[in-house]
Amino acid sequence: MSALKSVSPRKQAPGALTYDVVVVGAGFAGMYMLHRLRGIGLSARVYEQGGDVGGTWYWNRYPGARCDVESMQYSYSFSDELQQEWNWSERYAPQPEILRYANHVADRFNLRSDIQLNTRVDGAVFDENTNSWLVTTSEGNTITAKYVVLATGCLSNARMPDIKGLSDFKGKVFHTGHWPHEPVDFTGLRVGVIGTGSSGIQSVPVIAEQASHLTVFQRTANFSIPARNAPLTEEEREAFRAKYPEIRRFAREEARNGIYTEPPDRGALDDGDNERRAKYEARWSRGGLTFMSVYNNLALDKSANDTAANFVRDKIAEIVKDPQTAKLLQPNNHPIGSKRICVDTDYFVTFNRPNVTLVDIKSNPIEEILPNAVRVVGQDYEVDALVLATGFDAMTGSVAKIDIRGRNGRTLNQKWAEGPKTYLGLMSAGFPNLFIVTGPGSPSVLSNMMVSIEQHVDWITDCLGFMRERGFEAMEAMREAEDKWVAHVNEVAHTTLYPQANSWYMGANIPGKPQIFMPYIGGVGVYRQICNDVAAKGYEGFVMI
Ligand code: N01
Repeated sequence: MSALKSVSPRKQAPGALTYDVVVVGAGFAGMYMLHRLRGIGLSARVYEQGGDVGGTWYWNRYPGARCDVESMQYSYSFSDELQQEWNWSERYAPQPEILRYANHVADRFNLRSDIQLNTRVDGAVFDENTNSWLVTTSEGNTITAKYVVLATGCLSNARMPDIKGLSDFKGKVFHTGHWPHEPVDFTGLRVGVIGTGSSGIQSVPVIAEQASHLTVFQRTANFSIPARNAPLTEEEREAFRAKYPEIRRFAREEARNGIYTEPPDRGALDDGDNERRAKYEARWSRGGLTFMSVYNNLALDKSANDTAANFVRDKIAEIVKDPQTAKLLQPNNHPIGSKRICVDTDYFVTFNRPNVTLVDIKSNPIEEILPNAVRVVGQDYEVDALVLATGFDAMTGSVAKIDIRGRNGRTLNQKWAEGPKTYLGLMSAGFPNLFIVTGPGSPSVLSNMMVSIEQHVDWITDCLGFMRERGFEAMEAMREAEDKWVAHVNEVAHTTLYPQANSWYMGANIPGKPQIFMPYIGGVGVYRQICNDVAAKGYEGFVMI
């Protein structure tokens, strides 16, 4: 598939821009959305607050940042030429390489001419008389668009922790989700890392190699599986490429999480101890997220889950020499997988280094940050630099920053005050012609994001084509369909162990955020079928006018 031409704005009154579609965000979702919109002849403008394309991979430049889905699968499938020609260098691509890939796609498909960088979308107000949106940006643009697509990402609103004294700290403070563009050199510095989720777990081993001393402040120990990252050989790439049709089909239609792997055919308790241990060993040696796919009931049955959790806890005890440190690193307050499982390179072994200290801030919380130290009950830990790996206001945070006003001037934030409400994670009743890519209520963060992004963008594109063919002006989720979907998302979540963890999936990391399990856990294959069926029935559950 070659580059498609930019479609000129439909009409342009002086001072006001008019496009068919405004897309918010130029990450992988926004870029593919633009490409598809051009393909059906709609004019579109993408607004991106970052200085370049790439979304999450533009911002998250912290040491050790890389994808936890294998590169050959964490890539677009819409262009066979692209997937055949791009050479991923490692099993898990590092952040700079993924960002290069995003830039390559922008150039290859000639996307840049319709992307305005360094521009935040501040507001979008629906005009019921014209069935269109009035969009305003940080750069003073005012745009009228029939449709708005929020491609704002699920983990793009980095959260600064509310810790007393943080602003008085004299050294440099970095957030992993907002890392500077120039290289950061920790050589000879005493560094403190706060947070031990995926970002902390990836950055700790790399920072430990540079810092004179690294202190890791851990509130919740996390389960992590070794990545077993390695360079990809040409033979491996070729083998993958030859199988792409089946790999992509399986990832879309059959895999629960959009990742090609052998599907589990039995539960953990169906095997005896030795057999089970051998299977866990094999997956541990292979490395990566598919550790959790060895059995089909690890997310459902606590006794089954305990067998996997105990296996990983035993591994931590084997790797970490100091028994007290090992004990602290063993997760103990949530089922394995109920918080996003981490994938690491040398995380646990890093705690055997003489220049690394683990501090348990669950038992002894951080009291305050002093100009040169972190004060934990009873002790000050002197640091020259602080790395905050404290996560994101996930799934709703970036949407909430935009002042979105739908029918009767009601804001999306008012509507979502008690938790996000969507139909299929794609639209919210009362907000016509506003689409969300990988929104709450869709599999999104529980899946290979590339698979979910492509599915949503394709569905939205087909839907806009359908509306145009039939002369519809506006489309809106019906309240009853939305209520049923929200109830279904919630019901399915509660058949699993996921709600047992205080995770960002539940909004639990943000004080005051409603605690609702936000993504849809029914699986990407099942979800795709539901979306396809809805479309086949003339967009059942949506009103078109
Ligand atoms: O954020 P997190 P993340 N004082 O929210 C702690 C994706 N991702 O950036 O658990 C002290 O998971 C918090 O403690 P607790 C991936 O989906 C992917 O690491 O709330 N500590 C936790 O330990 C991932 O899940 C990749 O008790 C505080 C940590 O900070 C998601 O992004 C790489 C605190 C935050 O962990 C988010 O990961 C990176 C406070 N005030 C990220 N506030 C890959 O593809 C928070 N914490 C590999």
